[in-house]
Amino acid sequence: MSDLIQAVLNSDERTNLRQFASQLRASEKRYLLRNEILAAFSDYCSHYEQSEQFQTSSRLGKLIYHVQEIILDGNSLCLIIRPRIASQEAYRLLEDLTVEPMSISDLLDLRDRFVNRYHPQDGDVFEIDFQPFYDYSPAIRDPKNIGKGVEYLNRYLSSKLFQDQNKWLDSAFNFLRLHHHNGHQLLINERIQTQQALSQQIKTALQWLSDRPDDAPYEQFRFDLQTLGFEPGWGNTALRVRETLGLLDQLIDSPDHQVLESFAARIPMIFQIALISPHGWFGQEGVLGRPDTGGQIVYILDQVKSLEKQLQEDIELAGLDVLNIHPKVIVLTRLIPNSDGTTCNQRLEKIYGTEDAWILRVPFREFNPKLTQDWISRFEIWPYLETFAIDAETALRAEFSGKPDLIIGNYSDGNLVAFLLARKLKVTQCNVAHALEKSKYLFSNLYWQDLDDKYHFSLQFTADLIAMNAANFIISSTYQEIVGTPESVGQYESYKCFTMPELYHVTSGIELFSPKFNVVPPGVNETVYFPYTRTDDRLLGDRDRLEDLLFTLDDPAQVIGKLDDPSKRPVFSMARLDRIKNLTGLAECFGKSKALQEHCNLILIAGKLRTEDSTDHEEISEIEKLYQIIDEYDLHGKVRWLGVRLAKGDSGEIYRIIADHQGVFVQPALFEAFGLTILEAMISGLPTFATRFGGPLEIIQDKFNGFYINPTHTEEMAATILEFVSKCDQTPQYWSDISNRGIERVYSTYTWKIHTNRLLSLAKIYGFWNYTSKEDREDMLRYTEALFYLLYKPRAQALLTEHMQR
Ligand code: UDP
Ligand code: LCN
Repeated sequence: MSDLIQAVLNSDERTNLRQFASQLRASEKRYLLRNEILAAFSDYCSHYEQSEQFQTSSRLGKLIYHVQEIILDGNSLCLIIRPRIASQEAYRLLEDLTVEPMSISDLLDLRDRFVNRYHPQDGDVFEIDFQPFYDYSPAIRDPKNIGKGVEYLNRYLSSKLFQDQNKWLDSAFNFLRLHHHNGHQLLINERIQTQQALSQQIKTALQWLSDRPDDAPYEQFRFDLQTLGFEPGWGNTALRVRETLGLLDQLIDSPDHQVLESFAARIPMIFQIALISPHGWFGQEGVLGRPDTGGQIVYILDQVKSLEKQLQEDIELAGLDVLNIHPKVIVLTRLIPNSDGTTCNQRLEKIYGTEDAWILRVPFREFNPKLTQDWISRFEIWPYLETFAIDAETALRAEFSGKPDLIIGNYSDGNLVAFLLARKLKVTQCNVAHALEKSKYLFSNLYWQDLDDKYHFSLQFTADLIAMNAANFIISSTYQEIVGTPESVGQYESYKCFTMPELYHVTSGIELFSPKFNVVPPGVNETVYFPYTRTDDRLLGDRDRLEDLLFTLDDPAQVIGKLDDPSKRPVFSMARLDRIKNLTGLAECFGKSKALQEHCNLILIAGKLRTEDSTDHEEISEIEKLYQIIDEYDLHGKVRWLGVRLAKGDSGEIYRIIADHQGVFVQPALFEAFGLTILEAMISGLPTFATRFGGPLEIIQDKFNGFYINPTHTEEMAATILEFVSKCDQTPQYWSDISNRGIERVYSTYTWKIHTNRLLSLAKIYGFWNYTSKEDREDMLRYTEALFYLLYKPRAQALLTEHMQR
């Protein structure tokens, strides 16, 4: 039994547990989530006049802290306990305080019963279980190392090399022999036929190179090395070639994980990358702020630029210039014929600031032209993806004159297409979630049938399960994206075990301890977003124009609201008008606090001002709500709402202008997976207040370089901002201290250079791992295919039929 329950039952706190359970039984609620459990326990403690100490530090208090859910089932209470990160236990607590463990199946059945969708007489529900496929692969033990997959894998692989040297060296040798590009053999040629010969030739080459000057260019001795069996790819100078051969020599003699990591990072195996992002408006201008078009686009475009640069550097360092090799990066998205003034109807668009990086747009097949000619919400996109992947494969092969070396999927739809393409092309698959919807929408799986009309979660969650298991590796922006915090369940963790009543039960949806998970946070575009103090890099003309737009311009087409006193400190936010982004929550928080209104103005940048300009149901309802809040709290004269889509350069200057005015940035989302605006605001020097729900918890260090807010408690949120503002009024230096530390935080931890370096070395090591452990994965991939064809596809087709009738 759980140690936590046992400790309560063996103590005199048994009575408290009995009383608390009976209080729960007496209440109306039958299904309580963690914050409701904590609230109920707090009520209990005040009712029975228990001390604060009891509430937090008693045995019962500790148990309650770890209880994620309570379901009342007749007179018994089912407790779902999360004793530590990434682990879950369920128990049934009977009225007489007997405790019975519950199996996963019992728990999922109970949840089905709770929503009246439990029909054992009709047979068992389909169970999805990925665990057996992970039983043979290495798994991290300590939860704090989750997300550090590659370190683990390097250790694991080097110990394998040590234990079974011959087998592993054979595979490593075969792997190195594989590499070629555009018909050119790289690294090793046919003069070296065995791993023993390789080992011997490395020593000969090292000897031969030992008296060459360090900076002797590779071209000078290329053909000498060729005679020894070595082709281009080892380095561009004598020093670099010596180092790389030296690393391999060391690895053969005494395998070590650091040497393996350094050597793997030097293998020239990635020249062409495809990034997949089908939904949304994918373009470089005038697309941000539209529904479904936000950080993902920004992330990918910046990542592409940085990837191309890194690949160019790697190619040069590997000495591959001699073969005239250049990297190519393609972002695959959908072509939207009715492109609303954007470039989304163009097949090919060059990415600014790159040499050979492109947006390639492939249209959805024209099933119902009324739909497929237009933007389609990410929630409705599912029926088009399989045929899109088929057409995209041809288009990608043509553009690359071959196939990519790495495929990176983005979001649920992109990851599914990445899975289909990677399977066909036999290429390493990397996933980036950006945001998994499952944890964003409360009870999205339990009540999926009620939500399916609007959200089609049954397709999305199935696609997620397929893609996350099929991926060779997954990069997440934060640790908590994978396994949450001690208090909250992670986004991937929420796929571990759940029910989709009447459709399937997931008893093990993902192995969280798998080394496939790696935390690799994004960066921020440092040419666009930089500290407000770098005045020499700022354009005066832009500053004046945007200053006017923010504070004074009277143009009802773009702005609503005229400020009574534009000199007040601005409280600024910028986001899409999604419900989850909660700009309306910030407006309400501001509306409720007269004190905040006295000190500050509220300035919001949200893509739109009018409901008639939108077809997105969430956006329409948020627009209506924002008008209503402005009226209800009479915020006229205190708020400006800009319905503009800023050009990239302008968005950087906007943050800096707010910083010139000693303003603050607020990110009030109900949940934020990561939050690029937080990095943008911080690097610009804006003290930032961000939601405590999600990624911002890892970006910001509370009260040191920013502040956490709880968007569900609007008064508390207003008080946090007000406290800061008042402190700054008394001590202006305080604003600068937080501002400087915010800037420092981004530069030290969130740069694209760090990101791409890491990503490419991951791709290489997983490529190697994939090569050597192929057979172990095939059974899992077959299972994911079965899920795709037997579960996903029929549902997607049913949705298509529905679309055809619209
Ligand atoms: N953005 C913008 N204009 C808008 C709204 C957002 O330029 O009207 C940009 C913003 O600068 C940021 C991105 O869109 O780069 C939003 O990314 P974030 O990760 O914060 O949130 P997401 O929209 O992806 O959920
Ligand atoms: C999607 C989100 O919701 C944001 O939290 C991220 O910052 C963005 O994608 C980029 O990954």
